[in-house]
This record gives sequence, structure tokens and C-alpha cells, in this order.
Amino acid sequence: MRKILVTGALGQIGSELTMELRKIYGNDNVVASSRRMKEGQEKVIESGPFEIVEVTNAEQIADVVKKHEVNTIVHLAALLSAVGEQKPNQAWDINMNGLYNVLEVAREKNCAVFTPSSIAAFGPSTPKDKTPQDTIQRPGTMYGVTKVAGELLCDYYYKKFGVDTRGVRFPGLISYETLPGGGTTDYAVHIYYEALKQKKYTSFIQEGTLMDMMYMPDALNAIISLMEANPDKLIHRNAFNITAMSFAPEDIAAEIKKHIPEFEMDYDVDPVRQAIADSWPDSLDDSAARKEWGWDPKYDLSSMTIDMLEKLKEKLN
Ligand code: AKB
Repeated sequence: MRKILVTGALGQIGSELTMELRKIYGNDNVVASSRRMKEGQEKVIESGPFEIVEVTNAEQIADVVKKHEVNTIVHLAALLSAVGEQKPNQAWDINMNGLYNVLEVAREKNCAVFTPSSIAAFGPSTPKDKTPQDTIQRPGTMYGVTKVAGELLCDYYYKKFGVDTRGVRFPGLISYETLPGGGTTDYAVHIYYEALKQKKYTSFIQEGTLMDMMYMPDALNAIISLMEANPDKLIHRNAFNITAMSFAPEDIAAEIKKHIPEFEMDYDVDPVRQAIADSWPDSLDDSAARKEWGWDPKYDLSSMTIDMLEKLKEKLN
């Protein structure tokens, strides 16, 4: 039976993943952790064990793993791309030392580890269309540097010490439960909130900028499917390309307009986030994930938009 520790459990992925894991493995078998309490996250904090864990503190991770007899760590705590450019030192510290600590505890206590990489692990010299699973990875952001190094470190711990490490390269994730913080793809979440609240949105990403995206239910499903995948079938481990759709700001705006005809979008491009977006792939080739563990996303732009608008409307009312 799995006993899971989730770091970053009050973040965009963690808040939903923790609840999903508790449904599958039982409330008491999923320990949520975060560096601090967060208002609005009572569901996660109160529905099962919750611990304050600073991932840069290896002892805190080890203590919680021991106390709850954890055998699987889902390590989500990280700074994202845009905030990583504002605070590169902190991004390195949290993303690299946090992951190193998790892997060391996993090695000592015999835990499996899932940790996400990102499309940010690619850079301007990577082939942009149908970016292959195995290709050039020379990112230009601190976040991207930590993601490539993290992929390599996870592979190293698997090969050298036999730690069962697995990961996916997430595209931009879209969800209505918890807002993302400090990412480049965040516009694709904000646009739904503003469409419902103001009937207009100013995009910080330029027209024509394609990026891979995914709706949260598919992202949760990816994590759980890969964690449970037969290890004999895994040729890759850290980390699998996965995607569900690729669109530019005008595509998502047009989709929203089908449901909210008054909706209008204009642009006020943020040069920092635009440069990051320009350095990332336009679309990923996720055939390795499909072949090795049956990756098969359910939502496209149209079905995601219908669900997002419906769920957000309920939430905002
Ligand atoms: C970001 O925009 O930084 C993240 C990511 C693609 O990893 N959403």
C-alpha cells in the first residue's frame, strides 16, 4: 500500500492532486505538506494529515517520511519560470536543493519519487515543432536549468542507487481550483477568470505565440498513471514529454468568445515572459509516453473551455 508525501501540496497541482490521491489511496495515506498554511486550502489541510515542510531542509523531509512511514514522495514544491527570472538564487535553492534533499531522503528510506519537469527544460536551439522526447536541451531560464538538471539528477538516482524516479514534462496547466503563481503560461488561466468577471482580457503573451497546454484532470491522470505504470515497460523515466493541445492567445480567446460573445482581448506584452515563451517548443511529440505507459489525454481546447467556464462560474458566484 502506498503512503504518499506530497510537497507543495497547496499549490496549483498539489491542491487538486492531494484530494485525488486521497480518493484513491485513502485520506490517512496521503500526507500533504507545504512551507506554510494558505487561506482557502482548508479542504487539503483538514481532509488528511498535513505537515509544514520546507524542502530546503532535508531533516524536516526525513522526519515527516519517518513519522508517517512514507514510501512515495510526490515532489511538487518549486518556483516557476517567470518568478525564477526575478529570483534566480531562490529558484536554484528551492528547485535544486529541494529536489536533492528529496532524492537523498528517498535513497535512505527507500521511497519512490515522482517529480514534474516542464516544457521549460527546452530552449531556443530545441526543434520547435513536434519536439522529440530525446533532443537538445539548452534552456535560457533559471527554471529551465533546474528542470534539466533535475531530470538528470533523477535519472542518476535511479541508475546509481535504484531509486524509482519518474517524471513528466508538463506544459502549461489550466485549472479552476487554485491559481498558478509566477509562470509564463499563466495567461491561459487568467483569461477564463477575466472573461467571466470583466468580459475582457489583456494578454501579456503576444498573438501567434504557440505553447503546449493541458487541463488539470489530464495532468492528475498523467501523474497517477505514470506512478502506477509497469516499470518493465519504461524505457524513459525523467522525464516524459506530454501534451494535450497547443494554442496561441487568439485561439483560446476565439474559443471563449463562442460562449461569451461580448468577450474581447487585447495585448500588453511582457517582454520577459514573451522571451521565455519564444524559447519554448510550439508543440511536443508525446509518443514515448503514449507507447510506454498509455498516455491519452481526454480534453482538447473546446471541451476544456466548456468545463472551465462552467466550473469557474459556479466558483465565482
Ligand atoms: C510556467 O509557465 O513556468 C509553468 C511551466 C510550463 O512549467 N507553467
